[in-house]
Amino acid sequence: MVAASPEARATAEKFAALIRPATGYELTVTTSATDRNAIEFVLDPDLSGLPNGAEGYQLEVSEERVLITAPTQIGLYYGAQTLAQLLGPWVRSAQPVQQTWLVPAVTISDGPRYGYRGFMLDMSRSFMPVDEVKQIIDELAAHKLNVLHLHLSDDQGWRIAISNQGRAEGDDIDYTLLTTRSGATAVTKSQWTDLPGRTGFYTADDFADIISYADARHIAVVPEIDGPAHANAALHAIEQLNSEGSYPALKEGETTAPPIVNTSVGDSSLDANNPATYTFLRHVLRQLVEANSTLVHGERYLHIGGDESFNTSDEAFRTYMDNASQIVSDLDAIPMAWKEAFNKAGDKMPDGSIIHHWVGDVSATARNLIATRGMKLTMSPASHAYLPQRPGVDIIGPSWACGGTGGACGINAFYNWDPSTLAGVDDAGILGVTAPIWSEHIRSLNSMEYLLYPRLMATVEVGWTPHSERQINDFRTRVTTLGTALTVSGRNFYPGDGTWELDVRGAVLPELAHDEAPGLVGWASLPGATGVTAELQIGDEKIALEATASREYLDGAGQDFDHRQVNSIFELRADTPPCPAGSTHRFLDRNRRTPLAH
Ligand code: TNX
Repeated sequence: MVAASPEARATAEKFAALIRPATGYELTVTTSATDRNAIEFVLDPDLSGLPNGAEGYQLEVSEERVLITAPTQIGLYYGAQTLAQLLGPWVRSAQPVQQTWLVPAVTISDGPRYGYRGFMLDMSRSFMPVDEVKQIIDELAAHKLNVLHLHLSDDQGWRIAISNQGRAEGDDIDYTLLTTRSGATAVTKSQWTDLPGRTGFYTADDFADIISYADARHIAVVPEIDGPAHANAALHAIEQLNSEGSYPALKEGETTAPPIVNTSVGDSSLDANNPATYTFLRHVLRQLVEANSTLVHGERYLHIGGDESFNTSDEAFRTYMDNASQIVSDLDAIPMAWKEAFNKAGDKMPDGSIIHHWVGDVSATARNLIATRGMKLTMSPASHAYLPQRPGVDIIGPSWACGGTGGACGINAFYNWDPSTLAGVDDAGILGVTAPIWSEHIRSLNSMEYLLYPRLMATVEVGWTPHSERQINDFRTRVTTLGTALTVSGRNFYPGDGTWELDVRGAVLPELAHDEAPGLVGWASLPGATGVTAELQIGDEKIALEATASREYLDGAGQDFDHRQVNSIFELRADTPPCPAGSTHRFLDRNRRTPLAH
């Protein structure tokens, strides 16, 4: 039974829904108080003493009951995620598995180091459909990340529908062209893959769907409209943005900039001195604000880019940042921008803006803005948090942040760093961490997952746990269980950062007559294995099982970027009766049908 105080009921329901499929338990949620044999959720706004209280929780497991207490809904939700994790990796199974659901007797008092723990998804270079984004969100939620930063526009594509509704007086821009024209473009091939990037865009309904899915899991969506560079998708779609100071300059006969579909960076520029630039940005950002009610601890952040503006003069760049950040402030939001914006135009950015650090050192200029003007950092140092960087030297992919050719950003690089030490700023000046995936080379959820997991979980811990309490060896041990959890959930991952174990569970079987075939009797997880052999033992009887992988193993090492599939649940089946019809064999002990695999 799951019991909850009325205010905690919604989270209790989410927890019950999360573990119902695997346990097969009914898990009725009641609001009546109980103190025995229940999993109990209590919202207690006065609960104090938790690390970073706003998102903290307490979890007490005794023989009598499990009690989760937190001062906020998000804390309760995180308590539920920890409890699910304690139930073991098979709690993620979509079908009931045979196991004793044991939770160790623990008392946990927990909370995150930083209040902003993000994942950034670039869908401009290559689009990602809604159902795939949701599968990533599930993983973010399970690991208590609370921000999904969406890089919605860049040179190669514009991914969010903007309507003409509410245009300012005199604004004659047709915003629907953003998606009809630049939703249809994406990178073509890249250095690592010959497959073209995926085109597409989110309709207003799609966007609402992503936001509510994230919100139900306490994840806020922070949108980014990059500029003045990384803006060719807008220049390609909208005639009015192409003016004297925009780049590339129009050639004879062109009315808009041609699409950029290679993987070059920083080539385009909006015209900082064209009023239409700001009419456009104001309209787009206002619609994004109206569409998105999610906040990070009560704050709304809007990311305005600012990175790699190679064809914008410093003066124009400063003008752009001044105007763009003013538009954000007018929308009651906090501007966030890549570090270049602060190095070149920090004086134009409002107090309290967020510096998104990504490469090199945190500059003295940035540290000064933090010390004197209330600005804060979110840390995405490429060498410790850039997910496109290849995780191992044996596979192809970018490695410029970790030693260039011959190097790689492995799990240790992702786990073993301290944001505060690296930035030279104490924690008061650090909002949090973000792990970005850039999609120049990504063509499927599968190929993205290979780069995301398990390194994303290293960033998760950098954001959650004090540096002094993190040990790479301890993390590596836990990654073994994570491998099973990801496999059970149907997620792909990079296999070089852990040791994997065989893990087997039985299905819950119906009663069978002696000459009936049991059919599906269980599952096995063994990441990296191309096959397993298995048999079912009933009493003294052993039956050979057929073990079928739900997807083929493709290691993708060597030269293939797009075919890297390292794990699959093996379905274990006995499709012929264990003994001939008419024989006298009977299943004597239904509770001991334990599939064995090796
Ligand atoms: C630099 S990181 C970029 C992106 C690229 C990335 C990887 C950052 C702020 N800008 O536009 O995708 O390198 O190539």
